[in-house]
Amino acid sequence: MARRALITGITGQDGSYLAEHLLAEGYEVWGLVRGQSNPRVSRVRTLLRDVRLVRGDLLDQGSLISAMEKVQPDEVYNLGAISFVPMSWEQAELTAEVTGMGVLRMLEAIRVCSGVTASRGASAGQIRFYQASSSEMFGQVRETPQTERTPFHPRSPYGVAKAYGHFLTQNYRESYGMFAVSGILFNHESPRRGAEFVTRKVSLGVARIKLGLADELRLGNLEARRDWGFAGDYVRAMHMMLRRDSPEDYVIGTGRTHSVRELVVAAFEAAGLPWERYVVCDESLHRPAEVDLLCADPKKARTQLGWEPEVTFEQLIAMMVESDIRLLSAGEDPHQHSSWP
Ligand code: NAP
Ligand code: G4F
Repeated sequence: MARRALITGITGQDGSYLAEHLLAEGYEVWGLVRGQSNPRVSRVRTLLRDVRLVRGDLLDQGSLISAMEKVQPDEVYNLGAISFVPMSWEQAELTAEVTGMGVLRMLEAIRVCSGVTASRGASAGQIRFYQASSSEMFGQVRETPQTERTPFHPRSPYGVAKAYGHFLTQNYRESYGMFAVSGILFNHESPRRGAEFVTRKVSLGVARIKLGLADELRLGNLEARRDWGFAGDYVRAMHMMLRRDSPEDYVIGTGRTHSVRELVVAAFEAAGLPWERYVVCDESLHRPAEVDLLCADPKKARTQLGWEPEVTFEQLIAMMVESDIRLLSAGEDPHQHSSWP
């Protein structure tokens, strides 16, 4: 029998790569989709024809229990979230509900459907749970590089909500013996990245300038540093964590850090354009509290999971710029659908 996986956040960047990876591994893959007429669902139906869909919402406990009962998964990947950091200041309560409380609702759905109680712990063959934790939890970092033991100091309502989900996942593991793990993933990108995130905003901006569709690119803080990797590499790590004998949390990143300025230079270079002529610094795009520096120490993942990223920062940025030049040349522009500047 094929193993069965349920993915929340199937319409997002990671959901699509993870579904492709698990299908290739022989899994039966189900995706949780929300809303009455969610336009992103048709994209999933086109891109991921073999994924089955089940309705549910991280805001609705009953719908998650029903989805769990219907799918009867072996593995659950909770990727659903409000994931754009600036939105978490504008809609802090919604972020807490979806990104934070959504984790509680998923864990409860698994606990209830598995008949696990305080006196009756989880059994062998139990449902395995992956939580999409984030390097945003490190926030104002206490040490560099960041490991599984680095303390958290989140700098946004999003980071705070992720820290809640992270500790709750750990708590359900310790309280009920559930196979529940968190991957603390650093920034990962791809041609499927949402247009509001900085790498994609830059690759789309460069493509637009290259094709004569724009003459400037407005950005916020160019000095912030991130550890950027390729999403396709990171979903492999999620799967590896659930195939271990014992549940543990892992930091996933490349161990290399670059500034937004270096990202800009690499992207304009990939298109053969001088970046200074086009980039405009816009104070209004700075955040109320910034995460200045993120850099992973992925040693535990390398030694215990055997995980290594395959795509370098330079390859990733070139891949995104080339993809967006092709996309815009074909008349498509994903930024048209984004409500963020
Ligand atoms: P993404 O592209 O923004 O996708 C977010 C997904 O969450 C979408 O499928 C969205 O579905 C879903 N969602 C939003 N509200 C929901 C709700 N109420 N109920 C159910 N689903 C809901 O995010 P991503 O980049 O793929 O990231 C996947 C996960 O990893 C997220 O939890 C993110 O916070 C976390 N993470 C990402 C990174 C990164 O660098 N990408 C790093 C660390 C952690 P709709 O289409 O219905 O809106
Ligand atoms: O691409 P970003 O919006 O990603 P951010 O805030 O690091 O969050 C992403 O990675 C997290 C993992 O660390 C995930 F948990 C989270 O869900 C998300 O996927 O911004 C990156 C940096 C920031 O320092 C920001 O201030 O880029 C800087 N930046 C400068 N100008 C900009 C812009 N960011 C955006 N989005 N837009 C700009 O114009």
